[in-house]
Amino acid sequence: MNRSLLRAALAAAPLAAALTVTDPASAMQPAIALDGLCEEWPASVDAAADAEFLYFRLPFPELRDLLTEDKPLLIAIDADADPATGTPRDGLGVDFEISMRHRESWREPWFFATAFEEGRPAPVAFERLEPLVQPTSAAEAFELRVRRDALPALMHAGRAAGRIELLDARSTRDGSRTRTEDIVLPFEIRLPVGRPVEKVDASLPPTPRGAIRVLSHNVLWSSPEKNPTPFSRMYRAIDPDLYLIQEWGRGPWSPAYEHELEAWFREHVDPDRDWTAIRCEGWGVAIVTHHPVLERGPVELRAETLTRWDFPVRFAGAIVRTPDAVLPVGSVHLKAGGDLDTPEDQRRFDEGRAVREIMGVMIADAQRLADGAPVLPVLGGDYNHNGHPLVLETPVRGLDTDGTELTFAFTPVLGTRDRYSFGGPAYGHRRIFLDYIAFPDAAARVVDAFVLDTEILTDASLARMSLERSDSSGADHLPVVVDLRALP
Ligand SMILES: [Ca+2]
Ligand SMILES: [Ca+2]
Repeated sequence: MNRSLLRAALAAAPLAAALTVTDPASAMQPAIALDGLCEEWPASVDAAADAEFLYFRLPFPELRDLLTEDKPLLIAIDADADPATGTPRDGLGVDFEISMRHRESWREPWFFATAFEEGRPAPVAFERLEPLVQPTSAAEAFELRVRRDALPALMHAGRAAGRIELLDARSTRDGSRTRTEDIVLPFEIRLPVGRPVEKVDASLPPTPRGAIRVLSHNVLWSSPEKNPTPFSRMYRAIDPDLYLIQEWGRGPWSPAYEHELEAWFREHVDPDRDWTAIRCEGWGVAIVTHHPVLERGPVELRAETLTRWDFPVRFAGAIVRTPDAVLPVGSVHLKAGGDLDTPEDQRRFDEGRAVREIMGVMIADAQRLADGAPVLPVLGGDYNHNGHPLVLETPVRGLDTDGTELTFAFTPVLGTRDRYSFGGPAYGHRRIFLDYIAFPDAAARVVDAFVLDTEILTDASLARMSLERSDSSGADHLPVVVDLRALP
């Protein structure tokens, strides 16, 4: 029963035929969640719409790293299903076109849109389109969403037609993969009347009785020290039992280095709590809690590595006792950058194996110390998961109480069913998902789980939570929160 969500996603991803034809007569309008899982898509449907967005499913015949390949995708949209308007191509009158291009850095746009009004091409700004694609890692099927209000021609009610072309784009940097056939997916969509994208009304769920709230947050190189207020507001509102932190401080380890972090939490979160911070030689990672720490993890963790990186693994560990459980917990920050089959991806595998080994030791210690309390291993952090799918489960394999891997909690953005944990208006409206919290589903269940993006919430929602709109933009990553309750 204990399968990672990612594996479930891969199992559900369909293998595309060389040519799939959508039957317009049977085309449904499924409600699409931009979560990287394609289970809600009927087999014959590759394009859909609601009042705010257009959605596309992109099924590839093999594992692909969509965000790092050169020109893997072209979507031609005949917004009025009228060959007489737009630019003529393949029997369509194309009014709008979306394409992708390889980017050297996440700061560059990787989606490009062109509108054809009276046949003349005009670029449409990335910020207006606000494309969201999931998953962020390599996969065999992706979901893509774009805003309809990016273009007046997409706002009317009626029929649209078009083609999704998944191109043989083997100009990846290593250039080693073989050629496959291009995939062409014609589609028709019924468009309901469009409306501008609206803010979302939502509230933070209170921590349920008997549950343990875990927060993971990459804070962007000590941002809470330079600009404490947004972090202070969010952390007070969320009020977790365990903070798993990344990118706060660069060591070296010393007791004073840990006391600095404890002082920040006394000053900016709660002066009356007895804060403990666990840091290490690995840059930026920490665990902070107001519950008793029974044992600390290693001050320095090394990976056996074949890559050129040999810095200490960014892993902080501790065994924490809450009123409801004993938790061997880790805060991890895997190597950034690189995609499928790169040295960075190899380094992530190396780091994951070292983390798994030390987590195994901490779990055995926790079982000795538990004194009858449930033992709930938790590993959260920034997995930088943009390459091979199996990177994700490497550090959690075999760590559940039944010997299976830990499970990654499904954490949609609060108030939505979408999944991203990085980016937003301060980052050019690019959004990807990098931050995960793994838990033992043989010993606990998830009560609530969410990512907090204050930018998308209504003013009334923010006022209820005593938050400001830009609070979650204090860092490039968003806070990820999971409430766990031990099974009886
Ligand atoms: Ca989905
Ligand atoms: Ca047209």
